[in-house]
Amino acid sequence: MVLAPFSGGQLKYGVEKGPDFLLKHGLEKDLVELGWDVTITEPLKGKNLADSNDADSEFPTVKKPTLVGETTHLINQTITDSLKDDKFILTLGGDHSIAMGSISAVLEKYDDLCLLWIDAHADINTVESTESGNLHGCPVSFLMGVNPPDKIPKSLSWIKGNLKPNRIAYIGLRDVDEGEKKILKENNIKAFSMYHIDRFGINKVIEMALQAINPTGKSPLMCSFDVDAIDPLYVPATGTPVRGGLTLREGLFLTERLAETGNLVALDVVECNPDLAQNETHVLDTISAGCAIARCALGETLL
Ligand code: HAR
Ligand code: MN
Ligand code: MN
Ligand code: MN
Repeated sequence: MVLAPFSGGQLKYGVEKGPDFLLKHGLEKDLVELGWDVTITEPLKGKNLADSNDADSEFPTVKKPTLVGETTHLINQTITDSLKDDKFILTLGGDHSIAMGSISAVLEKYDDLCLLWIDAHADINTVESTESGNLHGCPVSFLMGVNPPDKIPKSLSWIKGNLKPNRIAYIGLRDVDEGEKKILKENNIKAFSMYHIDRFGINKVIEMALQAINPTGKSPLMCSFDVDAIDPLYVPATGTPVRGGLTLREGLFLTERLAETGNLVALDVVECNPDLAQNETHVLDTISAGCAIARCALGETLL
């Protein structure tokens, strides 16, 4: 288990408390009960990374690239190390920019890795297309290498950008920027929005997504799960909630199904922000959903 208490990919503080709240809810003990030998690593612990834009005036379209670049690189290095022992990598965010660290490391170990990105958002903005400048809206563009090389901040240039477009599929999308729609189309990326879930049902959508990215059914699989994929009715305490999302059961079924494939090697759970809860129930709803996602992905079954 990798703790990534980081909020620098966006502007709302509190999301760095995610790992702490998930652990306090009993996640470690739950995973031990499921039979896992859990070790906790903290790549960011004791690191004094500058939370400023000062050094970044060269790249005015994105916010805090130096901070995000250094942070994700630390996460990458810690996970690269853990993967030498063939560990399952569960990374707890933090905002979704941390996935640049986790996914890049897992991708280095498994070059045929398939990735499911579960999110209300596509997070594939480039340094040119981003309107907000928040790097949690951009991780996939860096992982896929679709940024113009001369526009990549130095601090993020360590990312290889070798994720192939036919190896990623999205589920849960409902708030995608115009620039992102263009990138998805140009790269022929399989993306299932809430429309597809209503039309075909979550079960069929998962099978279509897996078939698209992993036609042999033999490749290792990673899931990057932004809790805002789930409807804010169930997961209210998150930075960019969008109504009309997955039900909690659809989200859990998805991870149960991924566990069942036997191919899952890594999971991110990101964007739990307890500070944005309006009351204690909102905190509990959000954190218990985050924990349940992790447990289901790691083999918890209803019977
Ligand atoms: N697309 C918007 C942007 O680029 C919003 C991104 C929202 N971010 C997340 N990640 N919560 O999924 O800023
Ligand atoms: Mn996201
Ligand atoms: Mn999101
Ligand atoms: Mn978000």
